[in-house]
Amino acid sequence: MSAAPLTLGTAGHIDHGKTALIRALTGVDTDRPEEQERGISIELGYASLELPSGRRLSVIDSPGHERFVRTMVAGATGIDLYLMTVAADDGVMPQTREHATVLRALGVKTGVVAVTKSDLADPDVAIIEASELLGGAEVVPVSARTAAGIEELRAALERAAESVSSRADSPGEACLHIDRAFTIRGAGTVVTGTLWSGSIARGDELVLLASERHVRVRGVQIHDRPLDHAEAGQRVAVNLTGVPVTDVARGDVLASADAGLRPTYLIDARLDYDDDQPAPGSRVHVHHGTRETPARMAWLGGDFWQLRLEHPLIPARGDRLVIRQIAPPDTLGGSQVLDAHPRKHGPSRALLARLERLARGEEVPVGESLSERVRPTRSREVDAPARRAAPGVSEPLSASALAVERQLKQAGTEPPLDSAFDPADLAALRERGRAIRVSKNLHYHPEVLREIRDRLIELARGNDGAVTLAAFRDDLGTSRKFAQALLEHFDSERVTIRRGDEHFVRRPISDV
Ligand SMILES: Nc1nc2c(ncn2[C@@H]2O[C@H](COP(=O)(O)OP(=O)(O)OP(=O)(O)O)[C@@H](O)[C@H]2O)c(=O)[nH]1
Ligand SMILES: [Mg+2]
Repeated sequence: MSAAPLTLGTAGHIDHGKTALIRALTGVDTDRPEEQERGISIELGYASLELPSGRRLSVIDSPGHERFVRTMVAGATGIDLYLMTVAADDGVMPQTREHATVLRALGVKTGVVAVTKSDLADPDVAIIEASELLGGAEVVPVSARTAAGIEELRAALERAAESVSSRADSPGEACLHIDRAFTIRGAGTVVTGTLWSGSIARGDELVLLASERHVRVRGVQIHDRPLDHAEAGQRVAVNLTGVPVTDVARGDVLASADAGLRPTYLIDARLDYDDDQPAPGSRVHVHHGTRETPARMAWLGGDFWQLRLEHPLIPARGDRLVIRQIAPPDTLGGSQVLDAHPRKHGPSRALLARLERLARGEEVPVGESLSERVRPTRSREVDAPARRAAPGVSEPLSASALAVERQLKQAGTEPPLDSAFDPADLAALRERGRAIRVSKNLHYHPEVLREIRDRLIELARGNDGAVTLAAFRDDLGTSRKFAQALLEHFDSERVTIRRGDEHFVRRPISDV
């Protein structure tokens, strides 16, 4: 049995008794006074839990409210075990499911389910629902009010802890994703977070990212006890010199210089979704560590996607990302970083082969598509076929790809669906900016698309800058299906913005 450090994170729907349960297990009320007053957790809470063997776990208590899922993701990042609560009188609810999706996305597979409030209702139905959602986890009925089941729960947590290995047992450079930064009188700046890998010792020189500022470790604490050094797998407080507290915040990363981390605006990743893949070009929220950013998803072939980030993330290869839908907010799934510093590219056979090798964990030599830092540019595919053509694309187009291009051009507003073509031909054209994906299974020729855009703008000009789907359809003389796909594309490309039934041209019409 390994007794190396581990971190446990709570999960579960609002009001399902997470904070009350942590108090029953640890004696610590992790809610701050204003949260206690309002009866709702807003921020992450921290405690330390003793198991029957005497082993201690770091605990992160997460809020359950649907508006705070992003806080829950920041807390769950880096945990080794989960404690999911399901209230006996309520059963599995939306955030029970969403938190379960987040945990799966982060690769947190081991944990225990507590069916809480079993003093209020028969826990049987909740036990069955929980087992269906999180098969494999032990399910323990408990009551924080009467303390029934609390010791059984502690024993179940010990068994779960025995079955996972600690991050401290894997080699790695220091990396800590900061969730709080504050000052302590006489000590200066302190940052806290879950130490993902490596160790941090007093006197270490580390780098703070994204600022790339060099800092020195003045002291390390675990569970409020000063220590010489801290190992991965637990919550750590680090006292730093060389940085004022105003220059650090949640989302920053404290790492060893040898970890080689640096901010990126582009990530090539493999998606791992329960449901359908996203629509190419869709805008999502990407969470990594304690940081998050909106991003566009560009399809690279198979399950591989390029995430084009609006703000930088600081990932390493192999790290997990959580991908959330922006509106209505929901967790779509997870993804794994294959290349943290790719250049901006579309699909190609060579890239696909490379990504498949990276996904198998093979070392792929640093080659043409590695290590180029690219500033974000908002893609305006309609305007930019020439700019989009990747510099590495020198192979001539095949005869069949040229035939597809001709067909797309001649088809005008109603091109055949993608199923009519060889996907490789479409990919080759896309890569050169000679076909543009407009919806999940529909491509247009860029020249045709530009003409349609101009007609749309012309139409809007005569109608106070806006068009409706019906007016656009009639103007193009096409069917609703094509008109709708085109309007959604122009919305996503920020040519237009939708307000109710109308799509407004975004830029001043004279500019276009
Ligand atoms: N009767 C009974 N009440 C409980 C039990 N556990 C929690 N409660 C009550 O349920 C309410 C919500 O408990 P919390 O622990 O704050 O729930 P939470 O899951 O932390 O809520 P959020 O963090 O806001 O998502 C409080 O009024 C608790 O006193 C229990 O086992 N039995
Ligand atoms: Mg709570």
